[in-house]
Amino acid sequence: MAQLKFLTAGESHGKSLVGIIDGIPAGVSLIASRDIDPILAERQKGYGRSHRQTIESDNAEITGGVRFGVTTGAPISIRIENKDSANWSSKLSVLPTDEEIQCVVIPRPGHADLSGAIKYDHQDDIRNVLERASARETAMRVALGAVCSKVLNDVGITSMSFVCSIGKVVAESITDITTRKELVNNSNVRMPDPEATKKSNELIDSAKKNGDTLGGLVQTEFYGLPVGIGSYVQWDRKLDGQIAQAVMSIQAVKAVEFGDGKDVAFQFGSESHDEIIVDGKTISHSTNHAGGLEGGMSNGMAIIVRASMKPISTLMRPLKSINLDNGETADAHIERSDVCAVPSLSIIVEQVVATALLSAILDTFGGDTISELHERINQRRKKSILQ
Ligand code: EPS
Repeated sequence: MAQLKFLTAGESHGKSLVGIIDGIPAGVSLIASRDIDPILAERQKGYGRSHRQTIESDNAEITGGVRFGVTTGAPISIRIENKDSANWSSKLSVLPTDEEIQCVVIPRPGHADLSGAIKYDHQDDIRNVLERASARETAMRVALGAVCSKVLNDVGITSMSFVCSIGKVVAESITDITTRKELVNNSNVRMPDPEATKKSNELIDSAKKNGDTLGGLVQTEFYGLPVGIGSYVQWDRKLDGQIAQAVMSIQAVKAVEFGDGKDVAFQFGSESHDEIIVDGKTISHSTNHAGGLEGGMSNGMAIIVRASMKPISTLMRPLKSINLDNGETADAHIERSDVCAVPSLSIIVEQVVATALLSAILDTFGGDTISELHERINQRRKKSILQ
C-alpha cells in the first residue's frame, strides 16, 4: 500500500474545503503562512478569473499533524474557509430548509452536470453535482501539494511552472530558467513572454465580450530527482503513469504530455532519444526529449510535464442543452464563472505533480523522518556518480 494518501472534501460554496494527507514524514518544518498560503495566493491570480477571487483570500488552517511548526508523522489535516459561503448559506444548507431554493435543471455542455445528475439522481437539482465538481476543490489540492513541495524542497528537489499558450496565443519558449522565472512572475497570465501576455489579455477581453471562454497549455518542471523513482517492473509502478493519472484528475484537463510529448509521433529515433554522457563525473544525458522519464522511471534529468485545459464550460452566451424537467431544448444554465483559468492551472499542475512525485519517492525509499528520507535519497544520488 502506498505510504502517501490524501482526500479532499467540501463544496464550492459550502462552509469550507477540508483535506487530510497521511504519510508525510516527521520532522518537516511546516508553517502554513510561509509554505502554503503564498502558493494558494498564486493559484487565485491570473487575468480572466471571475469576481469570486476578489471575495476569497485563501488561507490554510492546519488542524492536525503539526506541533510547534514541525510535522509529527501523524496525518495532517487542513481547512480552507470559503468566504463566499456567507452568501450561499440557505442554498447550501447542510440541514433541511423550508426556504424556497431555485433549482438548476439545465445542464451545461462540457461540465459534469448531465452525467452527474443521471448517476446520482440529481436531475431535480444539478447544484448537488456542480458544487463538488467545481474547480474550487483545486484550492485544497494545491494546499496538500504545497505540503509535499515543502518535503521535496527539503530533500533538494525544486520546481517551477508557467503558461505555454492561451487559446491560439503561444508564448515564446525560454530555456534559461532564471530569465523564464522572472518573466513569468511579471506576467498576469504567467507567460514567459511580454508580447504573448499582451495578446492573451486582449484575447481574454474579446472572449469575455462574446460571452465565451478559453483554455490553454501549461508546463511544470521538477529538478533534482534522483534516478529510479517509479519502476519498469509493474504497470502501476510506472512514474509517468502515476503523474498522468494525477494530472488528468484536475478539472478541465484533457491531455497530459512528458518531454516532447505528442511530437514524438512525428520524429525519427535519432531525433527523439537523449544520448548518454558523463557530465563531470555524473552519468547524464545530452538532451531531455524524454522529459526526465524513461521506462516509467526518473532518469535524473528534469521532469517536464505539460497539461492541456479545455475552455471553461460555463458560457455567458450559453450553448444549447435540455431542461431535465421536461426534456425541452433550452439555453444551458448560466452561473458566475471564469473566462480563463489557465494561469491557475499552471500552479495546480505543479502542486499535483509534487504530490505524485513525493508519493513515488516514499514508495521507493520509505522514511519515517525527513532526515532518514534525505539520507536514502542522497545514497541513491551517489549511484549516478562514477567512482
Ligand atoms: C468554478 C466556477 C467559479 C470559479 C471557481 C470554479 O466559481 P463561482 O461560481 O463561485 O464564481 O471561481 O473557482 C474557484 C472558486 C476557485 O477558487 O478556483 C467552477 O465551476 O469550476
